[in-house]
This record gives sequence, C-alpha cells and structure tokens, in this order.
Amino acid sequence: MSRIILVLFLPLLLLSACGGSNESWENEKVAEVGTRITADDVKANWKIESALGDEQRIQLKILKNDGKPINDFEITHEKLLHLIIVSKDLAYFNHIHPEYKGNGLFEITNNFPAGGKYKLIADFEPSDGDSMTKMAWVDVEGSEKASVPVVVDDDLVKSVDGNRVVLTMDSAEANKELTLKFTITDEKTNQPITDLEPYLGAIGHVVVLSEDGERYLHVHAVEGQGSGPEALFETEFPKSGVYKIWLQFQRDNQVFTVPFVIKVD
Ligand SMILES: [Cu+2]
Repeated sequence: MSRIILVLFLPLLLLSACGGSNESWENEKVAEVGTRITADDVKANWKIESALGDEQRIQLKILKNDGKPINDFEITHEKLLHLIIVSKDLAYFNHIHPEYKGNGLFEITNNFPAGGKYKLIADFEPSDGDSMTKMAWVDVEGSEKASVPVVVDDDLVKSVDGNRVVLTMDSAEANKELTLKFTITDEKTNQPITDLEPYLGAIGHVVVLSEDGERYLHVHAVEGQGSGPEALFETEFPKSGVYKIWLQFQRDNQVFTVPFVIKVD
C-alpha cells in the first residue's frame, strides 16, 4: 500500500522539493509518503509447534509487506510485545511477553489447556511506526475440550482469589465512549483494596473481545490513578452484542485476572 503511494506521489514530492506547486491537496498526499510504518504496511507470520512436554512454541515474525523483517520496536507498557492468547470459546485467557530474538522474531512457549482453535493477538510498536495489533486464529494440536458457552453475567460482581471486583459502566451502548469502572474489595473483610501495584505501567490491563473472538478492543487505563480500590478504563464498543472483558491487576507481585461477560446494546 505505502509503496504504491510512494511510487505514485514521488513526482509530487520531488515537485514540492523543487519549489514546485504547493497546493494543500498535494501536501496531504505527500504526508502519506512519510516513513512512519502503519498497520497496513506490516504483517505477522505465526508458527506453532510442539516443544518440550505439553508446551507449544509460538513464533511470531513481524515483517513489512515486502518481506523485510522489522528490527526495532518501542517498549510500550514495559514490554516490546504483548501477546494475548484466547481459546475459541473465550474460556482460556493468557497474557504473556515473548522474548525478542532479533530480526523481527519473537518467541515464547505456552502450555495450552487443550487442542483446538486459539486466537493470538500481538500488540507492539515498530520504532518508526504506529502502535498496532496483529491477530490470527491458529490450530493447536491435541485433543479438544468441550466448548464452554459464553454466558452474559447476571451481576457484574466476581471474586478471584479473595479479591471481589465489581464492574460498573456509565453506559453499555455501542459507538459511544464509555468508562469501565472496577472497584476492588477484600472478599473476607469487605474493606476496599488500596494496595494495587502498577501492572505494565498502569493501574491494570483490560482486554475486551467480542463473543466470536473477531473484535479486539483497545482499552486505555485512565492516567494518574492511585492504588485502588477503583480502576478506570476507557473504551468504545464498535457494535452491539456480547463481549468478554478480562481485567488484570497486580497485588504483592501477583497478577490476578478477572473475567466478565456483558451485553452491549
Ligand atoms: Cu502485556
């Protein structure tokens, strides 16, 4: 895509460099020639193979469309690349950070709970590009487990390892910016939790996927938050339907993952 633009508009670039016509129309086009890499310029090649024991080795090669590897990545949220793994039925979730091997290649092993289809989602930012997401469905060898239905939660209160989390939203409408508010209390004492530790440079991390696993939402932690009991995140649902939300936060060096299923009108 960008190469085509480059070829088409190179004459314009030369023209303007030579002090030629300088209409705004041309300037806009020339701006697209800029060297910053966008998601359209990048592809990811995924490979999964058996490693030691029950582990599978995941390899992810980040390339430009012309096949040249992207070599340099920015650290975002403390890591070069974030990998989310979700099973087809959204029952299994993992968030891990592959090791960078150079030459655009990231690698990590993962212990999948069963064979079958999984969605792999990589978030990263080439040093001369935009932050971007590349996703793929992959097949993992092995016997499959029965699929667990995605059921909308009756109430948005979940307890995980002694942490009780309440999710409230200012609205649940599609195509509207909204805030997800998580309030965390101690399940035993009912006291507010105020010892959240920064996790990946924020108060927490939230992943949202549509019921079919096709839509992955960008969610931003509201900046400058303390250490609980509230954790606020901003997002926008692109379409009505059922979504699964995973909140991750850290206390005492341990990361907790709390899932919710909501219906968006
Ligand atoms: Cu991450």
